[in-house]
Amino acid sequence: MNFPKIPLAQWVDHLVDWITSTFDPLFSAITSFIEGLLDTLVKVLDIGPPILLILIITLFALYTSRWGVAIFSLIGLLLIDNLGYWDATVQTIALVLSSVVLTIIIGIPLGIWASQNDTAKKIITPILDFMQTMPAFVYLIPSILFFGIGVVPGILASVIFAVPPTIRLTNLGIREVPGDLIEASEAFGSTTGQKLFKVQLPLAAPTILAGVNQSIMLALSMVVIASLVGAPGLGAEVYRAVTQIKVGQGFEAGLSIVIIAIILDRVSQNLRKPLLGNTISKKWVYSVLAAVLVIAYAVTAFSQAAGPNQTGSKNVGDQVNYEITGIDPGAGLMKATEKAMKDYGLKNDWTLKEGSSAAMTAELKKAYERKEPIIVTGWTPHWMFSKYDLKYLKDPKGSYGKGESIHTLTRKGFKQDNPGANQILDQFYWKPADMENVMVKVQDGAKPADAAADWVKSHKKQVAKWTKGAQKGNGKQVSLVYVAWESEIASTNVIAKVLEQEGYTVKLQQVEAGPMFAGVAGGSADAMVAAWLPTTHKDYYDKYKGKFEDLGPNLEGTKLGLTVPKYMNIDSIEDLKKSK
Ligand code: PBE
Repeated sequence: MNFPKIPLAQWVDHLVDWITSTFDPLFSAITSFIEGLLDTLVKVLDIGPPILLILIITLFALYTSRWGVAIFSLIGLLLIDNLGYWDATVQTIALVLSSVVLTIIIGIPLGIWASQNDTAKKIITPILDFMQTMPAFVYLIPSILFFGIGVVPGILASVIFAVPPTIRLTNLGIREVPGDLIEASEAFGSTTGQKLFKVQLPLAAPTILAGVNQSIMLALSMVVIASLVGAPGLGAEVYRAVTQIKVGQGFEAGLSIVIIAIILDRVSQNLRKPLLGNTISKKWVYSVLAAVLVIAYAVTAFSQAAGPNQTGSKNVGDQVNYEITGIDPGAGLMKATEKAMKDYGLKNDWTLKEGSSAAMTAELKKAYERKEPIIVTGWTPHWMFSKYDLKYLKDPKGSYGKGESIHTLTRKGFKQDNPGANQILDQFYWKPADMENVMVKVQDGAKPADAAADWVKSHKKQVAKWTKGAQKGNGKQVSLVYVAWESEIASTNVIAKVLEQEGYTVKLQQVEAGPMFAGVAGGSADAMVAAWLPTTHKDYYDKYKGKFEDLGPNLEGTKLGLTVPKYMNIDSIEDLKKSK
């Protein structure tokens, strides 16, 4: 029997579309609230030199936990500062604290509700199971559509992922309060509220805090994932290291995360019963800490109010918040953009947001539909130029280099092992318009493999030139690596289809930019059709030179640059400079 596929993905897509358009004002409000919360936290934590915060944390660790923890905090944090990850660490702490604040605000009331009401518990428990089993990555997708890229979708995905233990353990803690105590309080005529606040919650506090502690650790474990959609901090450092295969840098950033995790874990475990609680009263210490926070907050708020006024003519920078929406940090385009920012003197005022090309196009779509200003890192061939009215900003200093070619690279020895496939890969050559044709279809919802098959079917003559004279595959394996850039999704799928048609068994592997080159150079992948040369991938090319074969261009005439919608009133990268 042939039962048609249930269009679950389409339904979810429609639902998300509907939610996006209906609740847009709400989402904007949430975005600015969370961004505000995080900004304030970062400013407060960053108010003095690093050593000030390091000492405060150390003293607090000393107060709550054992000597060892305090010494560990001091040395660990000094090490982080020394390695140059202090700013990233502050961002990460602020991100985790914001997530935890939201987790507590949401989790504890829900836990209390579940503990008072069996029906509520029956409804909540399976939802929590679902939330925890659904891969956390999945939450990022609607989050980007609702809240744009940046830190907010990261925080929200962290909250969804981190909230279940708080809810569960609040519920459990309250339910475990011994029945005779409840009976006694009822016998004395307590109201439900009195019973809850004077008996149940205090007795449940250790369990609830154990839940909060778990939530903190889960939120921290989300920082790398959050960086995929542009959240800054240590997670972004790790992600950057992965995309560019920088082992040492990855280790340093990872180590910093471990240090923060240990401190947060130990300190939060002892919050309720600080070790020195009998010597110095808890109330006193926490009040002083709260007072320090409030004063720091007041100072930042004051200095902000005294700062330059944001009224008057808005220049482009103000309109887009001095942000350029970038893609994955491993892309050559990101390096070129950093160079451009240096060349044009934008380094200090502007930030380049990291994420992925999918997140970038989602952001562009959102801004374009509302006619809002946005600056993205763009490249040709790309479907976005046929879908939207866009323009490249002029680059008089030539930071982005000239037009380039995309080369096919194979591993050493591939030609001998698989001459037929090698010949097809070598003869693979097409035009930007061809590639764009496939990209547009994928963008319109076709599966990449189907879009590629369509193209191959309707371009038989051209494909015949690629396969001419090459022997058939007879099931021989070919493994291709690529990065999920729209252009490379198209090219890799097309060449894979052609190889399959010729009888090869093709394995496609999607990786980050650094691993793609490393895979071919190291011999764990056979080929890639995605080397943008001579400039964009120069670093990778030079790093692995001599360890791969360059079969030459498969496409010529590409372009990179800062891209804006035509409705924006700027023309050149030079227009981005702050007009003071
Ligand atoms: N791109 C697409 C890649 C190469 C292909 C321009 C985003 C990059 O910048 O590395």
